[in-house]
This record gives sequence, C-alpha cells and structure tokens, in this order.
Amino acid sequence: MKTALSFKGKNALVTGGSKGIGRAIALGLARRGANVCIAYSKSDASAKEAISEMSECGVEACSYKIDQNHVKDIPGLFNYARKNLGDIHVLVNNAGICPFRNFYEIDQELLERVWRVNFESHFFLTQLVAKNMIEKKISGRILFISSISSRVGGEFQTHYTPTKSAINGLVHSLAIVFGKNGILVNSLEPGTILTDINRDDLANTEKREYMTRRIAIKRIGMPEDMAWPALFLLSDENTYVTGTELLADGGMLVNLQ
Ligand code: RM4
Repeated sequence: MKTALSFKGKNALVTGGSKGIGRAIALGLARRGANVCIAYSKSDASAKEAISEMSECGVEACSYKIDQNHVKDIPGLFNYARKNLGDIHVLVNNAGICPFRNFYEIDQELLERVWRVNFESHFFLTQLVAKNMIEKKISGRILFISSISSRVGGEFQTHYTPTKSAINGLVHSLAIVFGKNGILVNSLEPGTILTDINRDDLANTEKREYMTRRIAIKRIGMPEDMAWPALFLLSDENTYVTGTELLADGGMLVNLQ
C-alpha cells in the first residue's frame, strides 16, 4: 500500500518559488520526486540556492526570473518551463505582493500592480498550463495561494485582500471548466506566515504580539507549515477535492475571544 505522497515523474511549475511559501512547496515537491521550475522576481542568489536544494533531491530543477507585473511576459515563463521540463502536471500560482499602505495612499499604479501580480498573471499562466494539460490528457493539479485575507480585512491591505477573494472566485469557476478533464483546482489560504511579504510589518513588536495572540496555537506560521496542506491538494491522492479553499491559519480566523 502506498504511504508517502509521490510526485515521481511529475513536472511542477511554482511561481514565487525562490523564497517563502512557494519555496517550501517547491522543495516538498522535489523531495517527493517532482521536477520543478520556479519563477522568481528578485534574488538570483535565493533562486540559485533553491535550485541547488532541489537538485540534491535528484530531480531536474530550473528557474526563470520574471516580474509578474508584466503579464505580457507570462508566455515566456510557460515556454521556458515546458522547454526545460516538458509537459506541466502541477501548477502552483503563489507569487504575490502586499505593500502595506493607507487606503488613501494607494494610487492607480500600485492598485493595478497588485492586481496584475496577484491575479492577472496567474489567470493567464493557468490558461497556458491548462491548455497543455488538456491537449496531453494530463489530469493535472492547480493550486492558487489565496489567504485568510480572502475572508477577512486588513486596514492597510485594501488593494490586496480583494485579490485574494478574487482568487477564490476564480478557483470556483475553474474547477467547473476543468472538472471534465480531471484537472483539480483549489486554493490554499495561509494565515499569517512569516515571509518577505510581511517581515517588515511583523518587525513591529506590538503588531506581532497582537497577531500571535489571535492564533489559537500561539505562534506565527512558517512557510514549511504550508507544505503538507499544499502537497495533499496537489497529489494524485487528492481524487475528489476541487473548487474549494483550504484554510491553514493555526486557528486564527475562528479566534474571536
Ligand atoms: C496575508 C495575511 C497576513 C499578512 C500578509 C501580508 O494574507 O494578511 O497577516 O502578514 O498577508
């Protein structure tokens, strides 16, 4: 009887894969046999380190630098992943930005940039990957990284939280589009996980203590806490979960008092 999840023979594409949650998921996939292409936007050093970590698992690993604000560059990412790995079986739409801002300080450029990176780029990447899956009759798995913030607000996240709610709405519809092809589509909703997206925000002791008190298990999450929930949804062991959200927040959302 199979026990551990296996991704042997699978090719995975993970956006925002050089750091944080994306990297933890990418490494989890590589450790279980997947060949992995990561997209990243900033640190060549982090991407190199991630590639080296994954290569040590005995799989093919490659990286592609892209600013997902430039949605027109998305086909380049897809073509690079297919050229280097072949058909894509697993897609993790993870890349996201959340520059904390006062509502009245958000201008059109910032608002549109957050939407392009957090939503539009993944919309169009999913079109390309899913088309390939359907053409090759691959019963693939697609995971969007949404957030607890798809369900609750943030005073300085008025540009960000709507993109996460939109991700959930997209997942509901894509599950219908792809269900007949055996492609399962879900979103993972991390709670407050310490990554570059919020390192500065959580450096504020009062804020960090408040957020920690909100969490039932009394600790801020780490990227590694997101790996297993993601890997289940992305695995062949998931045969029936699609079109839904998996909240992984240490009991933060339900902790009113
Ligand atoms: C998450 C959640 C976290 C925040 C990050 C930036 O969705 O709101 O609390 O730190 O976004």
